[in-house]
Amino acid sequence: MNVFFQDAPQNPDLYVTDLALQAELARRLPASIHEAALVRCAALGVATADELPRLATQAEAQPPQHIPYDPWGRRVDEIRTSPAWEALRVFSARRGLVASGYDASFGEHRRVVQAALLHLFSASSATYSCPLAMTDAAARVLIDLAPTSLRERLVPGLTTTDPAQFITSGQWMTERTGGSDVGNTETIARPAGAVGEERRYTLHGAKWFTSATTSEMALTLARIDDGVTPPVPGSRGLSLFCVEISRVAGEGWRGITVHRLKDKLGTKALPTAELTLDGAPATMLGEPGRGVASISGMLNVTRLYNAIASASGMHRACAMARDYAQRRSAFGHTLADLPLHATTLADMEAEAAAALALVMACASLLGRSEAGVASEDERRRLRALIPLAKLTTAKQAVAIASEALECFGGAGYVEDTGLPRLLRDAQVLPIWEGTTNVLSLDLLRAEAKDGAFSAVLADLSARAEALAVGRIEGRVVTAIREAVRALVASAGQAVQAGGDVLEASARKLALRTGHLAEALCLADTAVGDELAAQRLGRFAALRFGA
Ligand code: MFK
Repeated sequence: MNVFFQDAPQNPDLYVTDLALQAELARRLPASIHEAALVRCAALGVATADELPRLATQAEAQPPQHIPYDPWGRRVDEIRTSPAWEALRVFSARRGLVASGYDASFGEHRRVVQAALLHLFSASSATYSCPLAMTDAAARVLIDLAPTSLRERLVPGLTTTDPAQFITSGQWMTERTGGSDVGNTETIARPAGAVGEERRYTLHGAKWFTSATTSEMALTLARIDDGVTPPVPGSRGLSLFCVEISRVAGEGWRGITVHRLKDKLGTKALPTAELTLDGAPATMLGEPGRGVASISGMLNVTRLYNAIASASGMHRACAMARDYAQRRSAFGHTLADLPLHATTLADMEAEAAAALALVMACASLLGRSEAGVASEDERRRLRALIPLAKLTTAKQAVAIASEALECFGGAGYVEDTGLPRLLRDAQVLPIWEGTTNVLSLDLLRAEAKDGAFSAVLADLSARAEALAVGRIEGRVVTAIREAVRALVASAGQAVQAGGDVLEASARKLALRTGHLAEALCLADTAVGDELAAQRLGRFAALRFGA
């Protein structure tokens, strides 16, 4: 008797299956950089079909362990991670996942090339993209703010392609008082003299949520207490510090006690700890009392990585669901041939393509800004587009991961298929690095300070009005144009009302703007790409009733 067993979905080559990424790169990169980028992306795509998911599964199967004491009772606070987690570190260094963002040979396109590589890597990395985000962001902050000696000591290791030299950074912002309102930070910094240009302190306090705790350094906020002048309360009293983590033989970490690792819903391979700092040596970066402003360069990079991870997860979920739809039959057809399932898959892919289009636009603007060629208007738009991209894509990533699980039926809900990880790992994306609400409010702050939201609205309006019917259907052009006009009107009303009314409407405005920004970024690709035009049509139908 023939017994039926269902074939499992395979890990697709995420480059070969990502026509949206290929179209983005083709339109954004000049020929010589495009050619070099494709070679690297194609090689990374091969790894996403086998090596990376294998490492990710191993790393998840052997989650990090906290070993507080050695067998003889000495405090050691070892955080033991799996060999696969270490292999992901080596892989990341060799493929230049951080280094490519600092590769001058890519000029203003460096962040686009890097975003493509990270887009391929993130969803198959067991969230190794998190330490990479913080590493990249730390490099950015150190380059911008560190005294020369500190910069020369750390930045080469953060941005190298040599696994033997590659170091990673953590970001310790969250305390028991909260992760959003960091102005309540309780950690104190006591002056400890200067070494050359480096202003040294020791840190004292508790950090409640420190991801990638095995890193060699971390950036953190603390309030200076020199024992003479009372510390300044609120966020204006915070300064930014770089902690170089070291161990003392037989005594654990220098000035740091690890209490426990967090038991999280997802990101199981990623060590996230609660720490007490009791004399951890640190160097101040930037000016005293400018900690939040100083760390904002870091937030912009990590929030872009977050958006990349969202787009990456969406593509992987779609690609796996499509692979399965070709292997699974029901009602006499493969799922891929059932009209309603085919439509569901195509709608999911349209969301993923739209998210990627906005992510790539942000990467392009960040690269232009860092290369010093961005206009004032572009820099203003980037300030608003990063929180918009982060908050919009994170919500989509959770929705698409949930939809993808449904595409596998019961198997999507069963742990040993590995599929539930898609949803668990997506759910962190709206939470960390600023929740949807906090980032919506950030948009209002960016408007109040720099007119950043207005700059985005003006750009969307101009581009919507200039959209031409051709490859993009007339109904799509009309729907996008009307949606932008309605958005501008409701934003104007909210600004006029001000106060609580404006604040209460921030999330709705932000998400609407995010979706329209995605549509208009995808429209730029759709002009020269038939598949992008079809996906734009679907996206506009789903989001703006086209
Ligand atoms: C896959 C990759 C993912 C990576 C994962 C990493 C895992 C880490 C886990 C975490 O989640 S760590 C915790 C993350 N926490 C946050 O993201 C904080 C969320 N809260 C905010 O973002 C609040 O808006 C903020 C703390 C910034 C509010 O604090 P304040 O002190 O009320 O800020 P304020 O007064 O608005 O800004 C202070 C200064 O910074 C201003 O400059 P000026 O003093 O010159 O006027 C602001 O303009 C500037 N600023 C703030 N945010 C900025 C910024 N500048 C540029 N860009 C920004 N985003």
